[in-house]
Amino acid sequence: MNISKKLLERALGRREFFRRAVGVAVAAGLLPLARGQTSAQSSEGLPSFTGPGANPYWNGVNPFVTYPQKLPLLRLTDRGIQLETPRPYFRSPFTPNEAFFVRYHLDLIPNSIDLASWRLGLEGNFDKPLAFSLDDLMKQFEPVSVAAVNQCSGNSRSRFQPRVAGGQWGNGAMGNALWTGVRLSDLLKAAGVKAGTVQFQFQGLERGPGPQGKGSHAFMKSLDSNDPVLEECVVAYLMNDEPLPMLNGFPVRLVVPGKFSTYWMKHLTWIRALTKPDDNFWIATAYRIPDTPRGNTTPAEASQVKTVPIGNVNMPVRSFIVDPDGSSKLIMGLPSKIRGIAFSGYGRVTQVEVSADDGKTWSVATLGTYNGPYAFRTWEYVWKPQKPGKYTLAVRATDEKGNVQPDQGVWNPGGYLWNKIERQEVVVGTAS
Ligand SMILES: Nc1nc2c(c(=O)[nH]1)N[C@H]1C(S)=C(S)[C@@H](COP(=O)(O)O)O[C@H]1N2
Ligand SMILES: [Mo]
Repeated sequence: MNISKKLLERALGRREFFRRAVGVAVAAGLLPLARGQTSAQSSEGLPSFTGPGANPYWNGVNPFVTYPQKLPLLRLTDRGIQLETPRPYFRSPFTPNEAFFVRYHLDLIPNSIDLASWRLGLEGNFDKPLAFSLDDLMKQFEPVSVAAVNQCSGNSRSRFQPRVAGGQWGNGAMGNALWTGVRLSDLLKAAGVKAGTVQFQFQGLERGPGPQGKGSHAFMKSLDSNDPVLEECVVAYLMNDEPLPMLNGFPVRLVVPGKFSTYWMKHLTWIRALTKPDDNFWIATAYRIPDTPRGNTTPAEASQVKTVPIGNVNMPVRSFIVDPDGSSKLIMGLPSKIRGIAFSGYGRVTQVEVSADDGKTWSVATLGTYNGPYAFRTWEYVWKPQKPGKYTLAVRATDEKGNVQPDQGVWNPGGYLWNKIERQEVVVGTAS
């Protein structure tokens, strides 16, 4: 690359530079196009491996990799690390720690933490700023447990049409665990929240440059001081009755039941009482959704629409078919168990319905054990197909607030809030 190109790249930022460079190259006929194609046609003609179609992949299409304390998971990116949980681990209502998905924004993550010097600090607008060792947290406060789903805002982003930037997750950027630790409200009480506090800011331990020029070298998120979810938040030191894996936030992480994981700060090390609303990149620019029903907008309107932090909403109701996965034929006349999970950030799942005719007719599934309003609820439905052929199974859940999964997708530039009815194609063969 010559000097002027470098300068131009620096001035424009890498992304914009490459966008323009590719545009110029296509215009100049430098990039190969099939005979007779315009550039618009060529992009329309690209195969969509993880996008919607008759039978979208349940997981993203990515290689299996093994990280410390983890089973082989599907790697989207490695700086920051993004690993997706494979479908079979969702057979159980609690996702094993070793299979739990991983997502980081920055790349300088802790590989080990010295508990002799690590402290969780409460600073800012408190009567008495405090610092707790892990031992203090375990001994000085009553332990509490909550079963709750940690789901990335961008779970299922690969379904978006048109495609949007960001990790192309399938459905595996979620997991349910039993989180045990200290009530956030107990810590806030101990430090004494002073009048004039408008938000609490949470910061993790890792560092990294983040997106260029945005001052986003640390991952920080804030919740409003009057958000009722603060009463339900737990600073967790156990995940499914074991210390958190390093990649899921050892030694403690914030659990925010019902809200998307972007607020579930891993390696939580600073809690700050703010007297002014947080304007850091991760709140003011990233993780914002259109202030519209379902956070829905269009590519044409996206730049004008008013946006709010994704923490202003809870996770919409969702359900997933885990089995059958379409990898083998079902047998006519014999029972087939259709099984899966459902959850909602708005509370208890009250009904799950299954369709074997692509959503034309529905039957009520049997729900598994109730583990709390924000946990996965397993469900199953025994289906006895009576004719051979191809079927499209579908599942839809309803929560206690009466929210029902819609059969329309959603679109916003962040690729957030997907909760369309899920489908699975299966083939039924004869027994003879
Ligand atoms: N410290 C820290 N906490 C974080 C993040 C991060 O980048 N750093 N990412 C958030 C986002 S967007 C997600 S999806 C979840 C992922 O949690 P997990 O890696 O334990 O699955 O962590 C949240 N907490
Ligand atoms: Mo996320």
